[in-house]
Amino acid sequence: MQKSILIIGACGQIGTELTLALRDKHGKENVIASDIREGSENLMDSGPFEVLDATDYDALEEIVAYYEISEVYLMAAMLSATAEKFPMRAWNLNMNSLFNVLNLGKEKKVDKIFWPSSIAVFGPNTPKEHTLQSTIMEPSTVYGISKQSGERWCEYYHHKFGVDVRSIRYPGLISWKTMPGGGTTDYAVEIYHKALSEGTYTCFLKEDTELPMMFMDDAIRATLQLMEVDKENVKVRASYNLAAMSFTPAQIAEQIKKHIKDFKISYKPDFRQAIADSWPSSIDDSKARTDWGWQARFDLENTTKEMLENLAP
Ligand code: AKB
Repeated sequence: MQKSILIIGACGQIGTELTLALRDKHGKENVIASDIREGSENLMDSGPFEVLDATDYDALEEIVAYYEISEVYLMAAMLSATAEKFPMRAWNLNMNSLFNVLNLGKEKKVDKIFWPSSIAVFGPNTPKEHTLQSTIMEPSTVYGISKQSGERWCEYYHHKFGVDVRSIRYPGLISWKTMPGGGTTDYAVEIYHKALSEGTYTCFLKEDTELPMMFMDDAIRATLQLMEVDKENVKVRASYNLAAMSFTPAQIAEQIKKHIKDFKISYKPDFRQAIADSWPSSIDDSKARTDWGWQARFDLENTTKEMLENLAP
């Protein structure tokens, strides 16, 4: 039977590409994009779209019933930098939207749920190198606290009510189709845009701040892979560590210089430095590799090539 899929937060950085990938795979009529606002033509014209506030359970339930949705991807969230400015708004959006979707699962109104977690679940006391799936967490940011709580609730709903919820702890994501917004890792996208348009970039993190990152194609492939694997292979119901590459602003600048010789970077760290300092510099994703065969394809070199080629005027 053809499944019907709902993406919440479809206009965001991950949501846009996920919607396009799912429409390619399952047919455009079967993938309903939704967001609090209308999005790019690319997204709106490629299949059904609904304006939806993810914190409104009744509105969500109505859309799920109308389209006979079986699978939900909840991509709406307030990210780390914005969440520090609006803690209560971030908590309300990030948690209430998750409860709404988990409760749809509990009521057996949907069969399967994807919810993104983040490397932000880790904190300053977490070992920084090759951070393990299970280790000290203690997140120190509003966003990280909401993601860690979310993970606990996912696991709880799975064990207590049998909800088939699956999740990935995304690292910073690098993409050219849609800009990120409100994150700490956003510099790794902005830098390519500025390199091409101005030949210079002022980075809001210090030159030696190493963070885990991933090219969007890998992130989308991982998401589809996790959602397709047999239930029995999904052994982690909180969220899976996932890794591809780690680099510093100085290292990404070096890669860009291989293509744009005169490119210049300067550094002006702001409040986002403290957020980045609380996160791991590299991630151990052996659990995802063992349980569902995860393997990244993009490193910094081919990511840089893809970004510059696709963003070039
Ligand atoms: C952010 O920087 O807030 C996000 C994330 C790592 O989850 N990109």
